Amino acid sequence: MTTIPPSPSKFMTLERHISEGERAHPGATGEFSAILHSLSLAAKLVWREVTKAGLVNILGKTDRMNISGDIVKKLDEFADITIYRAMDHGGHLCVMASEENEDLLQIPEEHPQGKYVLLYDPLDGSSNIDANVTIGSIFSIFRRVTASGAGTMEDVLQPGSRQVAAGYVLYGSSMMFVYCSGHGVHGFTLDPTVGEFLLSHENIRIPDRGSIYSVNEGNYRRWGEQVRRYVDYLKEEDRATGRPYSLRYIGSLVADVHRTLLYGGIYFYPPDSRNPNGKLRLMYENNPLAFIVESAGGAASDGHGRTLDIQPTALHERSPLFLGSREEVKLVEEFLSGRR
Ligand code: P6P
Repeated sequence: MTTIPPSPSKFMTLERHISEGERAHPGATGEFSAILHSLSLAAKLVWREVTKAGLVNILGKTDRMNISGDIVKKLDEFADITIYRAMDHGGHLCVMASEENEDLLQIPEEHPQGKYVLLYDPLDGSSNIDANVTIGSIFSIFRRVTASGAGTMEDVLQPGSRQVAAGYVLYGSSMMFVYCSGHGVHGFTLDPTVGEFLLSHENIRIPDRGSIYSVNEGNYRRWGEQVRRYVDYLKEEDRATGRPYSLRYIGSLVADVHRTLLYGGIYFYPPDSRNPNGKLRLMYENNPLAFIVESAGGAASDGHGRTLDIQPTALHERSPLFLGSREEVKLVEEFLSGRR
């Protein structure tokens, strides 16, 4: 009898990983696999446009302002519509919400309602599109809380601790799909020759400490006194505590957080005099990234409490974010509480 050698991990595709994860958990219905598979398909379609953006006239600005006041870029709009269309007919979602749309995105009447809720930032870091800097998509999945019918704001405005899955896609030097459904954080890299996401970063764990801080220091004068004291502390020479830290800031949230996840350290967007709650959006930026980083052994805070414990009150609400290595988030909270 021929003995087939065991499959090396390089054949661990995203689809196989998700379906094996479903089988490992009794009661899983396979709906989850379908949602994540559709998301990965949408991501490939967005990637195709991102990679050729420099070649066709897809760069530049549209004149439509989105709810967050950013100038919407044509790729932003393409990504938003592509994700919605990939997800609106599977029968697994009862409602969606996106950074680019002020109101909830309902499932078309001709399609069945499902038991999950999807929130997404279709193309984060879009201000970097024209400079060919890494950008990304972020997604967050909840189970609905209402019994049936079209999803409502009650289904959407849940604390991040109730997410059943979250993840992001990186459109950079290579394309990555990083997700967590409660059993570890796993990264997949697209092999464009076969169009498959292959497992490249199994069970990502963030170091407990780091020596990189990631923030827009251009806002220094607008920060509160505790944040300034914290950053000044990171810059002081002290070999015993590994200072000074290095500053790395791409200005693309997904890229900055992905580096923090792999290398350790801290990413933060604190309140400032222009943005009293910071710039980042709780529901489709802070929550999914906090879920990922906590699942990898790190921490995420609004400066005073756990991000995932925040009860949201509005779809596009902003919240300060301090996220990364457990010890680094603990340190900044000591400064912000006045204990240092
Ligand atoms: P600033 C992009 O819209 C974004 O939300 C994040 O991707 C990025 O980290 C941040 O804004 C950059 O903001 O104020 O530092 O330019």
